[in-house]
Amino acid sequence: MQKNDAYPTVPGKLKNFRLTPTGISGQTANGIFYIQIYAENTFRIQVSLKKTFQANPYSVVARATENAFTFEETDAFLILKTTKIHLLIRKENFSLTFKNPSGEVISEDDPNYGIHWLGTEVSNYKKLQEWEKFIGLGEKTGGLNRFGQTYTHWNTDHFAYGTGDDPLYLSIPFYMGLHHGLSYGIFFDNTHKTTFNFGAGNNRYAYFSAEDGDLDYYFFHDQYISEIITAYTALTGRPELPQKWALGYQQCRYSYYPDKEVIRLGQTFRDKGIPADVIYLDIHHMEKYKVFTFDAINFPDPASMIRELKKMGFKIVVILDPGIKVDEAYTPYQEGKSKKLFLTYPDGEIYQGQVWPGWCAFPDFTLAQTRDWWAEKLKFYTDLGVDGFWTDMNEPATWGQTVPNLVQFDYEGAGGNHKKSRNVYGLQMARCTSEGQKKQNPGSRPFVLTRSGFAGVQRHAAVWTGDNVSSDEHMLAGIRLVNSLGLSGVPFAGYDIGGFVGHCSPDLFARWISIAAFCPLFRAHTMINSHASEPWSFGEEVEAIARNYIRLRYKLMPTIYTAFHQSSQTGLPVAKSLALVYPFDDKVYHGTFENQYLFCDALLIAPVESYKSITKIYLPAGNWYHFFSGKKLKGEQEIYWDCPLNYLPVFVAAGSILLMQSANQHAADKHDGRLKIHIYKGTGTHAQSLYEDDGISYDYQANGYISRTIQMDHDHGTLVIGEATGEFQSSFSKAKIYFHGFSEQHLIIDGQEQKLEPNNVAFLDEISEYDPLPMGDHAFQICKAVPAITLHLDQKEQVIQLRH
Ligand code: NBV
Repeated sequence: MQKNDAYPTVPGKLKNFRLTPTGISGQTANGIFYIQIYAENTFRIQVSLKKTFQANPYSVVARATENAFTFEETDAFLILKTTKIHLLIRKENFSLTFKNPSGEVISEDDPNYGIHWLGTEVSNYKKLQEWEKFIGLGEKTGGLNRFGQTYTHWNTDHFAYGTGDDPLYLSIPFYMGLHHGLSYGIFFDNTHKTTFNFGAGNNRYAYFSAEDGDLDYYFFHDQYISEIITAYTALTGRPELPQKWALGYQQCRYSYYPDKEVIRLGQTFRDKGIPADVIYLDIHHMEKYKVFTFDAINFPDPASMIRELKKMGFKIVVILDPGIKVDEAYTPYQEGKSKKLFLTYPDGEIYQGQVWPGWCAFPDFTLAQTRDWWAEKLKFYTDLGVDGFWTDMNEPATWGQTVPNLVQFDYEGAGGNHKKSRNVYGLQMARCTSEGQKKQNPGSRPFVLTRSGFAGVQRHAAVWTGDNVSSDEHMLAGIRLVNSLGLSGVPFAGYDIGGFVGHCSPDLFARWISIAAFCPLFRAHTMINSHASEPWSFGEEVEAIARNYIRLRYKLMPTIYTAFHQSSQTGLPVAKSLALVYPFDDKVYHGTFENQYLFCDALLIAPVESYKSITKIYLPAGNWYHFFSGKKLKGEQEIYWDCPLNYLPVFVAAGSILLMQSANQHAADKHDGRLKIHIYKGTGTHAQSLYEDDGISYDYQANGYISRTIQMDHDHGTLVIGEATGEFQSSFSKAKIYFHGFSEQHLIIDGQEQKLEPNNVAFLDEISEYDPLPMGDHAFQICKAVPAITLHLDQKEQVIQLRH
């Protein structure tokens, strides 16, 4: 094959191999390889033309498992088998085929150019399977199905990006392929600039390639997409459980100042009864944009400002930019220079790029000493009472958008230039910001919101999708970005509600905040000189709608906090693209329906533009209830549905159990102590957990939590409120159960028969003055509940029997 330099170099024929405890390694005519089994559903493939492998030290935190496979050799193949994957390595040319145990092909290399190099560029070309679909790949624009598209991973500050632009700020080279009822995942663990082509411009391949480095990828196969994501996050880690306030409403602006303005902002939320937890301080909090400073004129006494806000129940998050002003009189610069903590040119001179403060040096976050220094520096903020950090501009961004490729990074002692290291810069900044916070406030869980990152970022930070634009198109694109991040191991993500760039219209803000009430990260933000984005900035009607949906978010907190706890254990998203649950239902990829998603499993959210008052929705398999009216609908059908600005189309999956509470003003504010258990009639048995802890500390890792399972056997009408585990004192002492769609007339608790009676439930507060629909239609639903008694929640199991 190798005729001249223009031809690709391939691994060539197998020369030798040896079995290792975790897989198989050896040589081919032109290179070396190492195949390891990480789990039954996870294989790692490393191939290089060099003598040793150069692995990414930042993303994978798991190790391969010993002896988890069987091995066979035939004339043509080496075969490695687990219970889930059979890997066939063709000896003749080292092309790989992954099959399931029934012999069906899941994925196979192109027979001639499967693995190849063109100069330093390494690629793996996989045969495009019939009707193959591709999902995931992190923060990538475009449709849910990525077939026919090509994408680049190269972290980029892309102000006011278009909804089809690529690349953006953060790279996750992990995607999933689907065909013939089979699904698999591929994580290409190479930090250089990479390209993913999903059959764009050709009908032969789907491929991934990197400008340099090894072919080092993980192949996952399992029955369900959820198992593949769980396997991917077993490798790259899962988010820690956040503090509860981080799940509340967050208000940001570029920038709130001076201090009095910030206090007034907090006070306005409380005066207006609009719940909120977090206020952000953007770059104007600093003196001349110098990180680790407060501007003395606008913020003469930040500690007392923060104290005052805390009294109102707010948490304060400050922005951190990596650029350190080149100023011999500025301590962080002096320290970084003398301790050699900055990025340098190969000749040792400190690299300087221009950002907000003017010429800046950049901490080398791939150097352990720099990370320790940064972690120490955070004390400046934590001593003042700051609760969390927002790491921005960490692609890293510089005016002119380029860092020379020869700039040197430590890369954990291995050495790396900009080409190899850029994509992990933001990840490492997020890492030491999170570690620093833990160090400074050991008793509480950190909060970091990052713009840039790489695979594994979920271990350190939540993510937001950067400088979006105030438009309906952007609102929907943001939902797809967040859902795609969720498919790629990053459950805690959000977008700037209202749009960062441009002037948001009242209608757009109303719609956006209603949708975002069902987004994992719930944060409004906007740019300097643009229309304000506080919930009251768009007139009374929008204020009423915003208050309603923010209050609904707080009412749903028992479900949301439990979902985040589960997500910290499984790596699964809280906002799930329908593709995750219905991967082989073609409808979910349709342009009209691809933005729909499940929030906390039970709720189906159907996002719709602000200018529409009727919309088309696809209800997937199963039965559904309209959330606001309780109307029952059959699944696997397209419906037209009214969507006036105050009623976002939201549906509940039949069988679900939704746990709610009374709305409070912020996460730590007291609710009325009564758990509202909403059960939607379905078939079979459904369970929902209720998880609680102090919402702040790590005590939950010992016994400082309380958890119970609420289980409904719909076929027998038996509801079991399970025994509680853990030692935390629940915030709920009583529960009231609401039965939606049930025909039963009575229930029996403790041998006592109780009559079920119609009960009105309204999930939104009345805003009838502005309500374009007759209230009776949509605002509330009649379900059944026992009016007189409420259940006393204690540690014990309670069995409740429904009777006709
Ligand atoms: O710090 C200012 C902004 C920030 O508000 C925004 O969220 C970031 O994405 N930052 C970018 C700097 C550049 C804004 C033009």
